[in-house]
Amino acid sequence: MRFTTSIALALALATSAPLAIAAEGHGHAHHGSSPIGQPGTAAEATRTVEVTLYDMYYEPESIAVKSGETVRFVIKNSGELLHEFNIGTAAMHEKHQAQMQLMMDHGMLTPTGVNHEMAHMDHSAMPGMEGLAHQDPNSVLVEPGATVELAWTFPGDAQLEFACNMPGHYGAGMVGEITLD
Ligand SMILES: [Cu+2]
Repeated sequence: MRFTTSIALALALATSAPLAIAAEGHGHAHHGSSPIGQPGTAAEATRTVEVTLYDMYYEPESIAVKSGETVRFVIKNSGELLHEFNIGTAAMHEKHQAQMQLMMDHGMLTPTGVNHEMAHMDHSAMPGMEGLAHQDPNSVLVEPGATVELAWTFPGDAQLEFACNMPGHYGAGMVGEITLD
């Protein structure tokens, strides 16, 4: 079952932190207000937005949400490459691109998928890899052919983008605006 597999893969990279995937609404804590919003649950979502990932663009190209709204995203990768759906500011995406480049350099990620063996290793012993894991609750990695879910509660106001921070993808056009009204 590809859905379950992809969730497991995304979670497999979270080696040390509590698993904070929004799809199943597992007891993640709400840490007060964040400038980009916070994980939501599918149960509190007011609607579902389907997003399809291609090499190298998103459909739709932009997403309009309401202030404070919780949206359930159903994210399908119809491309042949590994892609990410990450909600954040342009500055956050830029920072995450450097981290994902490091994960590529260390073989945790390949252009087309997640390295299962690497994902299960203890990275804390590896120089430069301390704390390096794809575990942010505002982001999911989606392998080719997989579909994953992410529920997100948006803030009142923010300059947000959804983006793929796999090396080279953002620059190739895998970024879209999230408009808040
Ligand atoms: Cu991508």
